[in-house]
Amino acid sequence: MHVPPIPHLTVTDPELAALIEGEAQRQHDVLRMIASENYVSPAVLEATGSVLTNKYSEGYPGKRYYEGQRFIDQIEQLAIDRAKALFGTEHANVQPYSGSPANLAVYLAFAKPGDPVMGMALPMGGHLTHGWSVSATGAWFRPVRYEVRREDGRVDMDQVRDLARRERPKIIFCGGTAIPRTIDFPAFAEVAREVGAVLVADIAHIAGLIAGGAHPSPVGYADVITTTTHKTLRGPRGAMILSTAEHAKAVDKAVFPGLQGGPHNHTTAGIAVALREASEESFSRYAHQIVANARALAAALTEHGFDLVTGGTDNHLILVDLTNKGIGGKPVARALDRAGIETNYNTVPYDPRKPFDPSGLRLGTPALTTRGLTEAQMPQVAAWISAAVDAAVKDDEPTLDRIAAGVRELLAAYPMPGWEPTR
Ligand code: DSN
Repeated sequence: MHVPPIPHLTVTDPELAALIEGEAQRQHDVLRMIASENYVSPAVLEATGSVLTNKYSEGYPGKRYYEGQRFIDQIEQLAIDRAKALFGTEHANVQPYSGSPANLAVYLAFAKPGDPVMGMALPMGGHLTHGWSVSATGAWFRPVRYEVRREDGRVDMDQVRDLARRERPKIIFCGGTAIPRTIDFPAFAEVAREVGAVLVADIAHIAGLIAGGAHPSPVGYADVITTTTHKTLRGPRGAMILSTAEHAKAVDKAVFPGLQGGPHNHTTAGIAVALREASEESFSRYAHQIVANARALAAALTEHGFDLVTGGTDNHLILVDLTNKGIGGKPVARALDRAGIETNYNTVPYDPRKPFDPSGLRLGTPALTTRGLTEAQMPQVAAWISAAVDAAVKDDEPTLDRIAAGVRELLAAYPMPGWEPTR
């Protein structure tokens, strides 16, 4: 049963309702270990499913281009105020549709086409929008890419400084999508200050950890902070740009009218709900538990002979290099999916294989921590992953199916927010 329920959809469009039901059951039955995913609360679901989707609101609170904004203005202001209070920033824009548009808005605000911009290379753990070649950000600007050290998989700040001094980027991005270690915001800030670049911390993956005090904050170091709202922050799919007061105008102008039209008010309301939830003491416990679970899982995987990039994790994410297991990330991710463990294949730094068939597997603990799993279950999870990798090597489907049954049985004891099985 859906919480909140979907009785109208069930009657008017049973075909679609059945598909949603199938996806809900799937999310209930599998260990969701894609590092960027989570389960939102029923309250967030209610806000995002509300009549706010009916309304156009180009502009910002108090300065709109359409009438009828009495309540929308208050809703967006609430989201802005909660974002500022939670992260301790002077300014917040809650309108970006998602992480990529948020980052694109930053380019629009602080660079001109052809300008040098700097970010971590995608195969090293960066994001497409930090200047990777297939992204508009790599095609329209002149990307300067820093890497990680071959020896330990960590960012080489000497390389970052040398590159920045030589290329004089207008923007420096720190953060990414496959970084298992703490981001050194003060070190990036020092480099950015020296070369006169705008420092942008893309905290999409770790926003919830920062809000909960389980990762250092970039506030006071980064000029601008971008984040999605649906990863560790556990809100609806959306994004925010946080900044100092100095950059507020440029950020707002870039989001609207620079890049977007009307904000998605139902998403804004969902973000406001999630920000309130993230300010509660229980969320701080959640954030710390995510990290504790990732650390326990990393230790257990190491015992099973897995080679972890950087040797472990400081956050919610583990990047496994499967080279020593004699199999690529893609067949392993497929096998794990059959075994009821949802992950994604990923490049590892200096990967000799192609991005569509790389050597790595990315794992995360945000969603399973929302289900209530703790360090106590991580040895079992690691044992299942290890057995599934062995089964993938041997094409042993019955073993994968046995693991899936074990996963289902375990998860039956851990309720899923937003849906419960009919008994
Ligand atoms: N799709 C996100 C992730 O999985 O990390 C990045 O955009």
